[in-house]
Amino acid sequence: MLPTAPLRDLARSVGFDLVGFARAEPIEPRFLLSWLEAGYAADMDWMGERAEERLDVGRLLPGAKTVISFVNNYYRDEEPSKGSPIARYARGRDYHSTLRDRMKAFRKAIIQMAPGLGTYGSVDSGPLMEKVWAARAGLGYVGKNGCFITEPFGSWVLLATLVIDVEVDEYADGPTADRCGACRRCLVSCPTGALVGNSQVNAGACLSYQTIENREREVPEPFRFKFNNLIFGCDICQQVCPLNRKPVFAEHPRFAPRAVAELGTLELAGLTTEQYEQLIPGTALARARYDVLRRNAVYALGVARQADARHLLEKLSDDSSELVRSAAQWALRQLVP
Ligand code: B12
Ligand code: SF4
Ligand code: SF4
Repeated sequence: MLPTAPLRDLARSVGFDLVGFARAEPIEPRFLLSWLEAGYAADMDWMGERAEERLDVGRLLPGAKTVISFVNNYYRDEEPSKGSPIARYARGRDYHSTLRDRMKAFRKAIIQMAPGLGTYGSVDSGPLMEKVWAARAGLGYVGKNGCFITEPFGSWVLLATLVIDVEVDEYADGPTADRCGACRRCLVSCPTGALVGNSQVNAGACLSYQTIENREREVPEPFRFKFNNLIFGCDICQQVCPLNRKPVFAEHPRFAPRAVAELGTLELAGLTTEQYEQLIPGTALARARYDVLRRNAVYALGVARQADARHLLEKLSDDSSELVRSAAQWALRQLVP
């Protein structure tokens, strides 16, 4: 059995802001299954394909006993004058590598404390329900906006999760108290009605999904019209949340916005491949790929009816990418009064 006190110190020393411990018991299937059955995963088939593992970490690590959940605050208040069209979490260095590096350092140190320890770690990409584990580990709760909300940092947090095959001396009692109460701000502010109640998000209707995960197709027209200075991810349901009113500045330079966060939609729509190679690798924006990023920025120019974009849009309506071409033709039609 491992003592939690030194593990808490260790988590802090490798750079995590919060850490909690939960018993590695299976998750009630209804949360995931009802979400999948309702079709809320849209085209993210990978969400259903490994559902059994998502519901039972014992399938990821035989003999799993404990799930350690880590939280990092990422909030920075630097904001270009017109506001960046990139969601906050994606403006700095790719958070996957930041949290993964911290978790690797943590893992290396506990293996020295407990040689032979079995582990399975994930930041975002593994078949784990990270918000459920963070809730079980007592670090906060899932709000009506579908985001994990902590007491000290609100929802401006990212999660990492480590499963281990030994017990610890103290486990959390489960989620902290729900602080949403009668508030419905996120529900009424979501531009696409993606928040469907009970903290569930209909991903297909969420602008975060449409700008990041919908990479093969055109974005359905009603959603395009909501690309209002928004081209990668969406923060609206977090910005309006009163529990995010007192954000804490994330000191670590890895969370500092990179040069790409200074660019507006016009510059992003007109990115050359050379600029893309210079600005995007190493940030979370890389997930959207060159053409998808430009497609999104082009939609946003159409929504803004930005007259000074006409020349660029005309050029892009001949682009080699079908996605960009059709987006530019659509955007040009929006410019016509
Ligand atoms: C799929 C996914 C998405 C989808 C769907 C969003 C969603 N809310 O499910 C899309 C593409 C839309 C998305 C968007 C975003 N995402 Co995302 N996403 C994921 C991913 C890969 C899986 C989430 C999942 O399992 N969803 C399925 C549903 C069924 O489960 P759920 O979300 O956990 O919600 C249910 C349970 O939590 C249950 N529940 C609530 N409390 C409790 C307590 C207990 C004890 C139990 C048993 C159950 C339970 O009720 C909820 C409703 O049914 C996770 C990483 C991971 N592997 O976990 C990141 C993750 C959730 N995303 C993250 C981020 C940062 C975002 C964005 C903020 C990015 C952005 N700015 O655009 C947005 C937020 C949109 C929103 N309002 O939720 C962060 C979480 C940040 C936070 N504070 O919550 C995660 C954890 C990645 C990470 N490692 O940091 N995302
Ligand atoms: S991220 Fe944006 S589109 Fe998605 S639920 Fe929140 S407000 Fe709605
Ligand atoms: S906006 Fe209100 S209802 Fe939505 S998550 Fe925040 S406190 Fe909860």
